[in-house]
Amino acid sequence: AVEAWFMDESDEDPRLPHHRKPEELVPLDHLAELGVLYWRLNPKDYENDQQLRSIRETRGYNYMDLLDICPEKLENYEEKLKNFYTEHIHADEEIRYCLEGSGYFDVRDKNDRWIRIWIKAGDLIILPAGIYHRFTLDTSNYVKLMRLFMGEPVWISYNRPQEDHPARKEYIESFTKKV
Ligand code: KMT
Ligand code: NI
Repeated sequence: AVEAWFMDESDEDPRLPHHRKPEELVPLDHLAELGVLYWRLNPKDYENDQQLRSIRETRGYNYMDLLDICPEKLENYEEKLKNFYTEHIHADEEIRYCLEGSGYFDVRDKNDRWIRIWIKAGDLIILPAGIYHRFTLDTSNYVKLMRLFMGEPVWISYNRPQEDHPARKEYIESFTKKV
C-alpha cells in the first residue's frame, strides 16, 4: 500500500523524506477520514485498465491528461514546482495517478499537521476539494502523472489562508456532519 507519515519540522530540502524521529506512519484509514482516497493500479496497462475505467466511469472523470514533471517537458518548470509546493486548496477534487517516477503529496490533517504521502507508479490518489495540500518531487526528481477531472478541468489554486472559501467551509463541515 501507499506509505504516509507525519512530517518533521525541519526546513531542509523538501525532496528529502522528512520522517520524524522516531518515524510516525499514517495508516490508509486515517487518510480516508480526511477524505483522501487511494487505489493501487497497474501503471503499465493504463490505456486498457478495466479498474481505471471503472473508477473513471463511477466518478465521472471524463477529462484526462498526462503531465511529465521534468525540466525538458514542463514549461516554466521552476515556477510550477514552486507553486505546487505552496500550500493551497481547490474548488474541486484533485485526482492524480502516478504512471512513472515518484513524488510527495503533503496534506494537512484535522490538527493542521502535515502528512506526507509517497506516491509511486501505480498509485492513484484523490484529494477532496478544500483540503490544504502541496506537492514536491522526491530525490528521484521525476514523475509522470495522469490528471483526471469531472468536466472541463479547472486547475486554479487558492493559497492559504482560505477559511472563507466555500470549498474550504464545506470540507470543514464534512467532519462535523459525520457522527
Ligand atoms: C496541483 O494542484 O496541481 C498540485 O497540487 C500539484 C500536484 S500535481 C502536478
Ligand atoms: Ni493542488
